[in-house]
Amino acid sequence: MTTTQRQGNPDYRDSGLVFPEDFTFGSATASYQVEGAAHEDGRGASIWDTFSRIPGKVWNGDTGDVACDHYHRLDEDLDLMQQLGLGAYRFSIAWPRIQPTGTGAINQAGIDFYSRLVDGLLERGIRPVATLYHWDLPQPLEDAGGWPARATTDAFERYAEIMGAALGDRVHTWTTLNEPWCSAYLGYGQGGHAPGRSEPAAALAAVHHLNLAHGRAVQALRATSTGDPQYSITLNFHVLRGLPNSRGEGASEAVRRIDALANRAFTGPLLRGAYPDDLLEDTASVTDWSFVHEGDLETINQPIDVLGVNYYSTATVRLWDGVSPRQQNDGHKAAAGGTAWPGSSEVVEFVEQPGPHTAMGWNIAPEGLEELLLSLREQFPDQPLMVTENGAAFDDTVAADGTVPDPERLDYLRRHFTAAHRALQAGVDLRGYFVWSLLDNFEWGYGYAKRFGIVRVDFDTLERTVKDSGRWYGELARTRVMPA
Ligand code: GCO
Repeated sequence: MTTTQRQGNPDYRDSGLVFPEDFTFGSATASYQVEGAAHEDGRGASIWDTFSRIPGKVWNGDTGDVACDHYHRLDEDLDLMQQLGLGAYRFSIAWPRIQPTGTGAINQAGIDFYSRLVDGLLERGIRPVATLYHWDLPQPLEDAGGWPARATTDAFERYAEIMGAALGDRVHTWTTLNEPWCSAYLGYGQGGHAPGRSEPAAALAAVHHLNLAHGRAVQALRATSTGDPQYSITLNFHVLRGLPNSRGEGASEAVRRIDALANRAFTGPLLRGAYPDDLLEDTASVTDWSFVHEGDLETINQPIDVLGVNYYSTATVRLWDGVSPRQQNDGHKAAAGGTAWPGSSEVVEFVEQPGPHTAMGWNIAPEGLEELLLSLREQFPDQPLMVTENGAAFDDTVAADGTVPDPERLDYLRRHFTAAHRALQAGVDLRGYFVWSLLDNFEWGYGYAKRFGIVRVDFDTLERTVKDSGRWYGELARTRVMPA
């Protein structure tokens, strides 16, 4: 390898990079975002069914009622994945399809759907990577208190047992939770996600109960899975840059506070068996953390085979000087009234970041992914990693010949795959990469306005068209060599 190749392009636009033989190339979706069939075959209501019907919560009043109709187009979508050459598919299971009320009776039609999905993947040589919870909490569990209530972890453990017994002979990797940061802080703090509550203390209780639910679910899945699956959780890490405020103060203090809430509130208990002291101190005025019971931390701290990493962009923070209007551009998902940062919302501000940006307004920063992977290796040297989401929304247009040229998305993916490859070269134990998303889909508070797919979905006809980025990615997945 020449020096030039080793250093690569400063803009991360490499080609010809060769990925390891056993590197997994996959793509990801989530149940509520793609399935549709929201009221069919015994599925119960989830918090997103309820939330998306509250006027003003989701762009254009969109809901997941039909979404990509993946539930009815399963075989077509499986064929599409095979045609692309995907090595793995990361999907999530809608809890209310399995247990319509979140507790009690099992809905066999729900199990049958996911069983068919898993078999269909295996028949096509695609590894099933199943997430138990990508935010569709059964509504009756929310009515009983939701994630701030400890009983939700009992229900989740039972649900994990059911799924372990049903699919644990065939699933390749179990992921307990997707992005508990979003479930806790956006769902119960900021309020821009279902169930839309703005209660800082409840958000922190939700953080703990989600962590506990993960630990209990790993135990339940291990006890019931008869195959040899791997176990994981997916976190959305915040890659932070700090700026001094108008008084020249506090860049590192601002980073420390947000890092504690966003990252270490999860990696602490999950991977080290303790909540960080500074997190407990920063949030002392919000809660006394008495919801952490004896033995919880041991339960949470289960060994996992792979840590799922979702990465889209960086965030820039500084200590608020108390004088200038406070900026709250935290660059993540829909804005709402409450705070995603209990204990630090009056202290830290999020600063607008220089472009270029994606259609979400998120800055494009492939170096942030490389930095994140290296930093995780440094913090947790023995923990294998997997990029479980990376991708970009852009406003695609269909060309006259029916193709979907999406050069910006292709460029985004090239640059982030280059970043991942550099981390691999530096010795990071990175096992694979899942592009978000296989299909254009329901982007939460943004409804169908934001397209993340490498496959276009026409939301009138539900027709699928592989975009240029999808073709490019398919070639990468099939050859392991980054195409020009
Ligand atoms: C998340 C989820 C996905 C999103 C994606 C783009 O990170 O919020 O895992 O469901 O659609 O991240 O915002």
